[in-house]
Amino acid sequence: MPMNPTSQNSQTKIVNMVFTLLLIAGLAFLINLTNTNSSLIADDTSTKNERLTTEIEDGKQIVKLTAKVGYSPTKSIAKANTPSILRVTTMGTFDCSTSLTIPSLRVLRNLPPTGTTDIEIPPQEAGSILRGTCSMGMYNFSIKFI
Ligand SMILES: [Cu+2]
Repeated sequence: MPMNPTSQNSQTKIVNMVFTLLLIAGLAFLINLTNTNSSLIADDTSTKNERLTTEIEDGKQIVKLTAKVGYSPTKSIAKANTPSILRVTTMGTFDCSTSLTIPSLRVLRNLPPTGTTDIEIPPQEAGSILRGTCSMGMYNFSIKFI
């Protein structure tokens, strides 16, 4: 009788739920341990819980961003005081995220529906956050420099 669970059935459900929660808590604990350990050996510019999400290519830092119904990732972490390129990929993007602005850099780019667009970003101070939006201000992304 699937529509009418017995009390034994719901007891089993609760036990299962508790086990699942314990398992999740245990996993979270392990993941946390791993993160703490690796951040000890990470380079000294990374601050607590913040790791670079960028790649280095030909001596330049590449911040990758995808534009399609918004920007992804919405938050990037980049190295400060480094010449950088914001590399924006579109793939069948026909919404207003193709109209990308970074007001503080006076950047306004119309991205192709499909393709890759490189936008130069001059070295930024540590602690500064660069914010970008679509031209209407609907979709946002940020790049934090550490
Ligand atoms: Cu928009």
